[in-house]
Amino acid sequence: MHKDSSPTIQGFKVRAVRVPMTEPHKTASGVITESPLVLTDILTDTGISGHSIVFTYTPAALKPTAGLIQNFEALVQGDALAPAEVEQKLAKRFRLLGPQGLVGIALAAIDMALWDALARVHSMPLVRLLGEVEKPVRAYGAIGYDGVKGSGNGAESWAKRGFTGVKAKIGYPTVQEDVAVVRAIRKAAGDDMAIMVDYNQCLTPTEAVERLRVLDDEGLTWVEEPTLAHDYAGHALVAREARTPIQCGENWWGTLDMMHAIEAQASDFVMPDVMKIGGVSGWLRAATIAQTKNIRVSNHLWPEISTRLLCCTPTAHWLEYADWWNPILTEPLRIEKGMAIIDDAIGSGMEWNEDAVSRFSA
Ligand code: SMN
Ligand code: MG
Repeated sequence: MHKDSSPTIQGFKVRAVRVPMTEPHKTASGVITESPLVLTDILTDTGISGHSIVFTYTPAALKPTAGLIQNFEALVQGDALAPAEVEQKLAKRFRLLGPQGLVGIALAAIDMALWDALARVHSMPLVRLLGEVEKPVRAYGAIGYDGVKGSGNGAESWAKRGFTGVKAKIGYPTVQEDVAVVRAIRKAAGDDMAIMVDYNQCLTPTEAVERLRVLDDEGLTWVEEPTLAHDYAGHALVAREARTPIQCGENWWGTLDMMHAIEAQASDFVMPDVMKIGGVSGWLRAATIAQTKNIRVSNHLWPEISTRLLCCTPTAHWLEYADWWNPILTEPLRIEKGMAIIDDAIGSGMEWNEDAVSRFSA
């Protein structure tokens, strides 16, 4: 395309919503009862806009995040619709403040919306724009910190829906209770079900080593964040001592965190969060690092865009499925026989259900 006819960024439309959850999601480190989301539309001079979702975990961060994204509009207005170029420009602009926390979330909101807009301007699915082809991605369902009975019931309902993997929150007062939950899931879902468990950072490294000695015989696919997410040395100790693979990544801010974790041998698998890792641009770097090191990659939340990005990740592993944000989408991700299926929708495949967006407006 000739430079003068390249699409440019015109403006942002930023909306905050609070999407209620049908059931609270309990973890060993807190309960999630709703999804505070910022929806960003970036309008280009072609009349086409790109969309993104960011998740602020707490409603207290919702309006500040929306405000921050809106304030960044002036920094890129009139710039070419070139997400990688914009990413570099904004990274430089925010070097002194730092690219993490709410700033990191705002930068990811912009990056994801720009990639979506770029694909839409070219009438292409994001996967094709990135040079790949759509393929089914194996998905797992979530089980909260719901005790033995609740976890067994959860596993049974995922199995009935055709899922071949589930991930349960554990970190009960004793390892015996953790084991009881895993066994209830195994009993409900059968030997072929892949079972992952997630401690959500609630153990010390020493406690984690002790618990893993017991859990190592349960045939788990992975144990996630047994200790503090940024304690790479602690995770490395656990990974060295355990036979079960360790999984981390949802709390890495940017690919430098991921590099440091990998260098420390903190995690056997990786599961970046498309927001915290730096949007599509950050994910692509993460995928290349993982490919180079031959490490299996899963995702954290954002099932629509993550399925597409896993299609572009040579060492793709599992999709973490979640339906929490389905109410605000016209066509949420489709699951068939436990596989996430993306069709040929252009961009990253998200269209707003405007009625729901107004209803949940914060
Ligand atoms: C998780 C944490 C926070 C919000 C949602 C989910 C969890 C996961 O650690 O792995 O999905
Ligand atoms: Mg987790």
